[in-house]
Amino acid sequence: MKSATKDKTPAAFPPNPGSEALAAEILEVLKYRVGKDTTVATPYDWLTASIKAVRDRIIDHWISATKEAYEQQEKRVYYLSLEFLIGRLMRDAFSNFGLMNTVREALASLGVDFDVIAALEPDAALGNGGLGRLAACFMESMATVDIPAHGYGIRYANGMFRQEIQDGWQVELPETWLDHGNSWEFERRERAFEVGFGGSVESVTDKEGRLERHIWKPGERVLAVAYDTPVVGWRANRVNTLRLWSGMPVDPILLDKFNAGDHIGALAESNKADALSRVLYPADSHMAGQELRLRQEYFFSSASLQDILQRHLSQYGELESLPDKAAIHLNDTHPAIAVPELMRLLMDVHGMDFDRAWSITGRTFGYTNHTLLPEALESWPVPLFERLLPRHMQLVYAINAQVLLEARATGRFNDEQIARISLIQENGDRRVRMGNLAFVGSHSINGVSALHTDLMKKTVFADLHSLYPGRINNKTNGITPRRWLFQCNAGLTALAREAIGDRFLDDIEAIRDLDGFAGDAAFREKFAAVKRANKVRLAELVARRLGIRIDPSALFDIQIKRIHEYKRQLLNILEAVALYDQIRSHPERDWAPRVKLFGGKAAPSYHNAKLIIKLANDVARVINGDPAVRGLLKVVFVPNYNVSGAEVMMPGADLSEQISTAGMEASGTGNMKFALNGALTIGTLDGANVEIRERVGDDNIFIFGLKANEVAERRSGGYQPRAVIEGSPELSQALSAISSGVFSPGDPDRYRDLVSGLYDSDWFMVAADFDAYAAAQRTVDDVWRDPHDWNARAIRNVARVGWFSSDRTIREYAKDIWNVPA
Ligand code: 26Q
Repeated sequence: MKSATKDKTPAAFPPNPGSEALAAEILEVLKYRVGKDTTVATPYDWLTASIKAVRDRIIDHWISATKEAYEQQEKRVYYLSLEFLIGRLMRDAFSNFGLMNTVREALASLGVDFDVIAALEPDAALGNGGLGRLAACFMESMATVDIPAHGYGIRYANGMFRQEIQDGWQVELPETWLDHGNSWEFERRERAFEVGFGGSVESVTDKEGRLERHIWKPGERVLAVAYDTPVVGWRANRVNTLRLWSGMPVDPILLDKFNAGDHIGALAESNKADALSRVLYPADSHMAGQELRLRQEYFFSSASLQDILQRHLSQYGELESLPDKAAIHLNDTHPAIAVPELMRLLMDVHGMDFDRAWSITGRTFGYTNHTLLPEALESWPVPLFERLLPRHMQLVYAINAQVLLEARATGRFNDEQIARISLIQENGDRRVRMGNLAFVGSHSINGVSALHTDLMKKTVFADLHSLYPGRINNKTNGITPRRWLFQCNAGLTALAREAIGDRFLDDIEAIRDLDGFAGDAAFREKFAAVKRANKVRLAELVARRLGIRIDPSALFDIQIKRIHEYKRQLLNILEAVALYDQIRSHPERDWAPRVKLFGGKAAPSYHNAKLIIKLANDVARVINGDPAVRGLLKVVFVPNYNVSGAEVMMPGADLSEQISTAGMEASGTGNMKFALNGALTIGTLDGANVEIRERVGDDNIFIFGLKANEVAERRSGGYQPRAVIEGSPELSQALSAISSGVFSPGDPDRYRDLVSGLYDSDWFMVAADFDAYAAAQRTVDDVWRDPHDWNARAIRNVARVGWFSSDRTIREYAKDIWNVPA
């Protein structure tokens, strides 16, 4: 038996071959695998050769990790997610192998600049935002803390769209990240599974006419083909697998149709299969309900479960032990269809009865909820569900019958409560509630911050929580310090090593030792120099991409995240407009120079979000072009915010904007990245901000605005935004400037509806929080004017947020949910 906690392996990288040997390896790959000679190699060829050289080194570790898990009969974790927002992998892999400097030298000796070729690696943007990036951080942390884990998802040919700003408007362009091939992945043609859709269900009876089992005869079938990407943990402790499925036709060309002259029809199946892994749905907070989305969900859930069962069966020969050897985790409800799919496989394919299958299912699955927004909660119309997945519909009904029986048996629930527990929503059109399905099919349901988990218990899952008390638990999100400190902020990492030694490299919470240096003037100087260098790097990016000059000595105030009304970019823009007005009216005052940077994508169908982007750009144009501002305020919208952009923007920030309407941001993870890189937070008591404040202390964060319970009270107590606006001269002025066309002279009505929405309803409490926000910003200015004070607070932020490491989060999942050693 292995002990519950893993032996700590010594903190050392794998042997370093030295730059000469590595250079020889790269040349070998360039010649024999890329087929190029140094004289004709393009930068892309060098990139490919460098990736393949490090990939070769990964393979031994990969194979041995897989072998060990098998031989030791270790329990495996399967993380099912429709999104993995991994970004670039080369720096990650080299850095976790401890080969960063070696490869730099090796390439330099060949006349190649590492940074130049690193910039050519496309971002793997197989995710929208927080949820997808969390999955990527978790994969890296699971490898780091030595958990045998597989990620399962879809190999989208087109990931998150590329955002261009044309005339201030967002324009979406396809992201073709696979254009130059993908040197990281291994295609596994032999790992292919059939996935069915539609058709009908037959019942098979035995000789006595008793129902024996159901057989689903799908009307369509596609193949899911596996592509594996190795995931390297810190110090290459372990290498895990991210397995992404691609859709392929069972019959590439239907020859009979082709021969009958129906050339288009012959390709129909091929196109349908292709569509499954064609594109990531770019909406992160709205459930659109397209059939293709449900198909994608089932496609990857089914393929993953078939793969998992096949692996388990080949190792153990039976399925009763599945919950002891496999923990399957559902990243939100997107893979919730896996619950009835596992039931179907256990019952219809492997002959189990309902009760056994249900027991195994519940002990195998865990589910994480990432949102409480009603419009983001997944539910599917029963007719669509039934047509696409007839057998699963039957199983959902059977599961529902069982759950409602249990609920009624307690005698504690009235009809209304029973209706809320039901997997089927009955008012209006009948829909399958995926959240309820994931809940009842799992032994653990977790939220992603303390506040969010608390609200889950009180709101969406109140009745299910009462029926199954103890199932809901909290796992506050985290971020990997390898990517979000060591790689993206080499300067701060080096400074910390110089000050406190290397312990924090293996245990990020040890970065707390920096706390004492907040009072050390010499250290503060060095810290400020690092921050300054990171701001220069960011200013160069802005100059290169936008031709806008920003001054690195100004306060860099950054809001980067998906554009959504609840995240309140509008509040930030309104404050910029109000500040602009103040600077013009009071030129004599001692204004602290500020650059407000924005970045983020709007879902293509989200009208107001796109309008907010346009507003940010309109406001930027006017403010940046007004000589009366004398450079005291600049506004910049950085296009196409993505993981690689974040890696430059996080380290270059002084101020982190985390200003969502309290109760609406489940956790946030950008908030953690900023703080770890030495930005101070201005924010509401929402999501993980609450816990960040607890750790950094009230003096080192700027908290303002309504709390979650106050938002709820205001909403139910006849909130009148018009009166609030009229009571705030600054806000009134800013709104009338916007609605009178100051920022849209050619189209003065452009923002009419956006502004009137604030007067008439203001669901997101922008008006209610405006004055408190503006006042908090003036406090920020006051602290900023004293660089010693500011830097001391920034240092304390770095020192005190090590707890928000995804290693800590993953260890909690391992202990409380998955029951695996870590
Ligand atoms: C659902 C159905 C149909 C189509 C799309 C979707 C969909 C896709 C993505 C719904 C939601 C998402 C993404 C949600 C998300 O990113 N949530 C964020 O998760 C982070 C990690 O837990 C939190 O930190 C953020 O607070 C939360 O907003």
